[in-house]
Amino acid sequence: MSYVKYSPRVSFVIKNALLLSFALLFTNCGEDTTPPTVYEKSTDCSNIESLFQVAEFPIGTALNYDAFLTDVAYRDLVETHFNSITAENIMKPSNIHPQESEFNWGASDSLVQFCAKHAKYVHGHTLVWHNQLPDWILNYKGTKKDWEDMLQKHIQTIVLRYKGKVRGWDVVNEAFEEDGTLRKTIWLENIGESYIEKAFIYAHNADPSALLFYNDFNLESNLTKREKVIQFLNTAKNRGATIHGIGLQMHIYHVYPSELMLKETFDEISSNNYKIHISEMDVSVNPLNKDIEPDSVLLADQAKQYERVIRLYSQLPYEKKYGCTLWGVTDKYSWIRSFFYREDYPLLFDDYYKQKPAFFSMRKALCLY
Ligand code: 9MR
Repeated sequence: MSYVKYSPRVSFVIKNALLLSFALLFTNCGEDTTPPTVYEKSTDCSNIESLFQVAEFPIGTALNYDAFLTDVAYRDLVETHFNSITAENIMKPSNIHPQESEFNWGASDSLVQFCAKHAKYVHGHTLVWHNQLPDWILNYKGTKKDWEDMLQKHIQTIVLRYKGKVRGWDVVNEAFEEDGTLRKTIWLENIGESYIEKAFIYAHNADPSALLFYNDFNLESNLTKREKVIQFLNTAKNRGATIHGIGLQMHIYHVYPSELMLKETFDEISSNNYKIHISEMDVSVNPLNKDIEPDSVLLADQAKQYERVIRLYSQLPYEKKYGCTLWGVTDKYSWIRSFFYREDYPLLFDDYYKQKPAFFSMRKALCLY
């Protein structure tokens, strides 16, 4: 008896086509972590425009909900190139849970429906964070037990609503300082360090099939922080929490971090038995806020950095690769400009939605490795 064997990429494309068909029947974006049978690489991607169609792991973007509603060209790029969606803001506590007894489901429900209709995964971001909290949480008064109950209700209400529809959640976001100590948040202050493992337990109880992540920045450049995070999560797991993976936000620069730092980060996290989500990638070309133009030298360095990350990530075992999510689509809407008040060009598409050298190098790397 002979079986037709497909390369991982071909299998992934077929799986996407199947997902699309099933999506019309079910409102479930589904989970797919089945390793392909044969690791055989095809380098002929010349006729495939879409990024996600040439990749063997999901390719995501952070969705700017206003642009999604009003900007047709933006929406087209999302549909064409990405098969995993993270809400850039609308699923954060201040938006989704504005009052203690009021949840605001409208925007996130429509995003989840869009994903089901277009066969895209949803990645949930973020259940527990110190930023973008509603006033009622910031002003909450109560005992440790009251805080735990409030956190449990917050997490479980959201996770249950999207049970089976969200592939994975950033359960806890940015809980560590750069020196590797726990960040002094209201969660730490009122519950103690057990808030982290409790958050994972609450989320897992609400949807045992969702993949659960701890998400943070600078883990690829700050060894002390990375080691403390891994140590802490390992202990939480030993105490019974379910933690499937680590989100490396990967807000990086065109010339930093180095290949070696990236490789060591991937290897260390994967050998500690965590899946890795490159969860918020962008590559700044102007970290020092100079008066610059995005010239061909800068854009070529940026393209090389995208290539480096994708090549090294691709070399991880299949089951360790949850996916690669970019923090946006076009430079026009990048958070870096409004957050740091600086000119920057960190993404794959320019202000006029034209593909940049980084787009081509990322697509090529997805094809080759
Ligand atoms: O991109 C988000 C931006 O629109 C918000 O103003 C900002 C508020 O803190 O959050 C940005 O997203 C952050 C993400 O949720 C967590 N990691 C850092 C991201 C960039 O700041």
